[in-house]
Amino acid sequence: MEAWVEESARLTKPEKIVYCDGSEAENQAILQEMLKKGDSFRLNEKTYPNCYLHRSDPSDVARTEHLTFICTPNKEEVGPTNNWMDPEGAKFKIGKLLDGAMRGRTMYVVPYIMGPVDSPISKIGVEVTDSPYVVANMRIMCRMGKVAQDKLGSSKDFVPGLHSVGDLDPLRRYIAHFPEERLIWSVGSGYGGNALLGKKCFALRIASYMARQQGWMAEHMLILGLESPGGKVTYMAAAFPSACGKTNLAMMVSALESQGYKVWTVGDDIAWMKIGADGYLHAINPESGFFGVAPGTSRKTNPNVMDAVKSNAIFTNTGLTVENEPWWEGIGGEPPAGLITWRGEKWDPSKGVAAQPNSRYTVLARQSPSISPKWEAPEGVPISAFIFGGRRARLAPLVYQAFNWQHGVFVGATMASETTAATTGDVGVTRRDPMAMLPFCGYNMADYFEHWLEMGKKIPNPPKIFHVNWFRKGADGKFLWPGYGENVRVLKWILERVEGRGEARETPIGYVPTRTGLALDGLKISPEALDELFGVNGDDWESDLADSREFLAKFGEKLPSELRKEHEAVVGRFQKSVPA
Ligand code: OXD
Ligand code: MN
Repeated sequence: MEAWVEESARLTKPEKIVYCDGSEAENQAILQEMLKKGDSFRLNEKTYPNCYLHRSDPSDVARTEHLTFICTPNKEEVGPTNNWMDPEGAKFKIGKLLDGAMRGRTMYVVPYIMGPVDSPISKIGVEVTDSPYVVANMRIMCRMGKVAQDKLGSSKDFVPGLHSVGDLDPLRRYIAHFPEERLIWSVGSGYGGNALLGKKCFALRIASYMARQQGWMAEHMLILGLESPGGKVTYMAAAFPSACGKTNLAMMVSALESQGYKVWTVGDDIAWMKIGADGYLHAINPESGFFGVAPGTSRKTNPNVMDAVKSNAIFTNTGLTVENEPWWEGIGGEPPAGLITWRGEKWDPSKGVAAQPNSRYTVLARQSPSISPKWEAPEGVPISAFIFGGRRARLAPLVYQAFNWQHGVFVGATMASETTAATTGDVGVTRRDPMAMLPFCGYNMADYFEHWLEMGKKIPNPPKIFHVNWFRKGADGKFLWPGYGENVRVLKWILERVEGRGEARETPIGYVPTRTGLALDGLKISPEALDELFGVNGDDWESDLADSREFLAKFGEKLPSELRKEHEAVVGRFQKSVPA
């Protein structure tokens, strides 16, 4: 590790180097450094003890996919969905930006473990960074410092990540991955997904590449445990594109708790999975914290996280009240008098939103009341179901089950979500996002689909595969399903299907619950609304299948033939189901 740190220091030329041990005393010193920069503030010590607000540069508030590169000798290796640079060219170009980038600054060396300390599935990374904000966030998001240094020892088996905020100019911002060297270089951004290199860069892009080589899976999935009345817990992992409610589902307060159904959180964003001795796929959450979107989070939508963020949390780009508390749209209630925006201005309606739409909280996972007793189990938790989903206003029913693994891979590969007003660009545009990995797969997605198909052959007890859609709307434009805590009713059906129970009818897209199959007691939904919610409309699917055919065609000859066959099979089933 020292050799690589020295090499990084020769390039970036910091004033001094600090090796982080992860202690509380060191954390306090780093938070002081963060405060000195003038872009961070201590929050109300009574109501939000040990909490901070950080304001990032207004040009640096989100992941920048167009500036994110996978660098391999051969362009074909990254496929049609990734940005490519050749490694030498990238090193030359980005090396010039990193040359002297830390002059006058401190370089922090952060050794960290992705995964529980004693898990054989865990891996080690080392990030060097010139941002105290990054160090403070890393301390929440992963197990860092001495614990990681001790585990690493003198081994060279770690993923190095070099990060500098540079001058924050978007024209000099690059997030580059060198999967063959397992190396990450990030310059010009201090934002979460671009700068906390353990998360998207290592745990998804580099790890997905390693997982394919080594026969395991690194996925953009939450992990939850559904406890049923006898006390048995069944684990499920779910992939939804960003901003489709992964964190809320993982931390849900079940509407059926009085009947004995409770949801436990293992992870909210990433799952690393290996085949266990019992023949099940076992998942760990490589992270130790949540880096969640604040707007829309409230007592109603996610009471567990509202409890969790009350102490030791870092807020990024939220609003600020006169009481020195964080505030965001959707937290409940009207904007309070004297509110300050995320840019540090006095809020009035002409300013629009007070919290940046992608503003975040960073908080320790173990502070959530819903955290699973198994969340740090070294062997991980056995996964019985995979759930894919997205926002589909018309198309997909509330839930359906794929016929088998290969069909399930097709369902995941053709996953899509419609854009909302919260994302930039047109509203209601369908964006294909296979397995929610489009921005995070570190190699050609055609090979990624192949890897999924191969894993299906190797796992003796593979998870059953499902698709959910909480966002279907009726003809009146209103959501048909109440969502949030009521989603447990869908998880209960999934659990029953896993156990070989659960009533279903066969449709061309898969098994859909019968009217009596899904527990709807106590819900006020009209029979007409239920018809819409579970409807499988041939015309809508015809246009969607045309769109997914076009998407899959992007991969050309590399697309596994199984997926082409699955596509033809759904089309055929629709043709058969409509009498000529
Ligand atoms: C995230 C994302 O921040 O997916 O988790 O964008
Ligand atoms: Mn994510």
